[in-house]
Amino acid sequence: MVADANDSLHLGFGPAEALLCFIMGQAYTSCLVAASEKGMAGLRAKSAHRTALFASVGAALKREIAAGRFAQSDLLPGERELSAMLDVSRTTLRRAIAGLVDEGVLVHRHGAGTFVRRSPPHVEQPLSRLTSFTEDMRLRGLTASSRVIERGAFLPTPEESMMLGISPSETVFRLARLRLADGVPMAIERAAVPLRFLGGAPPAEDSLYAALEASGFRPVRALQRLRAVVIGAVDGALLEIPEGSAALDIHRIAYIADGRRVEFTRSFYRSDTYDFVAELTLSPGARVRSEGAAP
Ligand code: 16G
Repeated sequence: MVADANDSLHLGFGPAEALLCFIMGQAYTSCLVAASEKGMAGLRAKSAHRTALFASVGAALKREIAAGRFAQSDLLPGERELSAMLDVSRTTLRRAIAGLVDEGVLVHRHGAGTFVRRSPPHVEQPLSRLTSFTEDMRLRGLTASSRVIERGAFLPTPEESMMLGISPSETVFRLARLRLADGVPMAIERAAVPLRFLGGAPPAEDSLYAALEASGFRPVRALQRLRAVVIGAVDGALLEIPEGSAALDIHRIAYIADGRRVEFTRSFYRSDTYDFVAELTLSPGARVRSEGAAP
């Protein structure tokens, strides 16, 4: 099943057809019109054939994925190998792969290749516990990892100095990471911590809370604000979700025991992986009233 990339340029009508009309002696113009219509019909048939071909190549790839053919690394083989395996031209293969990327079956990772998109783990996150991403994932039997987007000591942005309650000249450690669970992107976190809470130097640890624990400034309380947002193209590509998908925009300000602010983090969490769960109780006054009420 090899589709010719040049097919789309061929209308099936040219000098040979014109000459044939002349020789056959038909009314020249009506013969040309008939031949041209035949060409258009041929083109429509070819276009339908190509669409069917992309679909069947896509279906063949999906079957291979379901059969676990690429399960070891999730990485699709190179174009040459794959087009030989499926017996299609590279043009056809590229179109079929683009279709599967749009469907969310495959994902392009910049500079790394095309991967099978595994379904993300589903996480229920209580809103009352102050835990770190690393701990949360470990508790669920998942392996946490990070891809660093930005890391270093900087002067704070006006938002960071306001949220942390520090002077614009105080250095912060900024850490922006893509957070992954079992290799699947879950969230983008952009954290800022006054450098003095980390012993004055960027930490070596992967876990920010482990580093704060080590320096004696692990947060004990936090205020967190969640709202729904539509994800942009750049963050969507990092999270491997289509641009325009819903995500959770979370701002956390964390405090140490004496009330000083130690962390300001803005995050985008994938809304298809996270359920944030809050336990609700009656206020003490309302409880007394309801317990005192006659059955
Ligand atoms: C959590 C926190 C984040 C904190 C991170 C530390 C939310 C929404 N965010 O993901 O504020 O910086 O944990 O994780 O819960 P780490 O210790 O693994 O670096």
